[in-house]
Amino acid sequence: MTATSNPLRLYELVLASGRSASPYVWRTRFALAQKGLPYESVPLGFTEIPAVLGGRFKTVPILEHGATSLSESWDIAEYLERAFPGTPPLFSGPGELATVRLFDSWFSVEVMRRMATVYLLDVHNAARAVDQPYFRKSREARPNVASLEAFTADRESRLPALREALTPLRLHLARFPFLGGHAPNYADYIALGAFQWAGSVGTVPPLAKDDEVLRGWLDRGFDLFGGVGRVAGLRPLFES
Ligand SMILES: N[C@@H](CCC(=O)N[C@@H](CS)C(=O)NCC(=O)O)C(=O)O
Repeated sequence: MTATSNPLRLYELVLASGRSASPYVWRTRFALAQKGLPYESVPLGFTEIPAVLGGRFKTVPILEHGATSLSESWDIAEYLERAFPGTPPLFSGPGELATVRLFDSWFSVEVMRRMATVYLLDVHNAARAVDQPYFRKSREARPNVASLEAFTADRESRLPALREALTPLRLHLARFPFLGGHAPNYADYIALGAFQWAGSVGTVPPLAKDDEVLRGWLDRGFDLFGGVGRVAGLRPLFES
């Protein structure tokens, strides 16, 4: 089966700026780019997700391929491996897949959770006006979020811990150009996706001016596959 015989459609999260913001969608974008698979992008605001595909899915990314539709970025990555065996593999085998899943767990807990404490209100403010009441209500229903404002209050004091949490990446990237080693792998896409998210919404840069190791890696990463990460309007990721 080829992409052209059965077109691929990627449902993405769109902000008021028109940018695709979801870190999970960005993983899929990079995966599709690595595989050289063209796709049609379907931008959705937060409140539009339940209105498509019979309301079967609560989150994006959603991938549609002929009669198949699925959500969950990991399920999509594994689906792409199965459905397009002739394309460059995302994982050399089950061992690499398991190790990247471990990276994902670590990165989600140590880095993405910290990013959320810095950027949750920015996500709200960057969302389409029609989506903002839903975003606020759904996030403020979470036990640890009294209000978006309280959750992100004093956020700049959390930047040192966020930057410190990225130390394992810097240590690794002092040896290799990519998290995947000499070539990028899905771990790179996970982390690059998080920085696309921060750069889509962030009104405070996540990284220090002198973070040259991460600067070099982000440049290499956003340049991949003909510059898939070089989308206009990304906010600064480094303090000036
Ligand atoms: N575990 C999911 C997480 C996806 C996710 O959380 N997507 C967010 C955007 S970043 C979403 O669609 N949220 C919809 C909502 O909050 O209603 C995955 O890996 O795909």
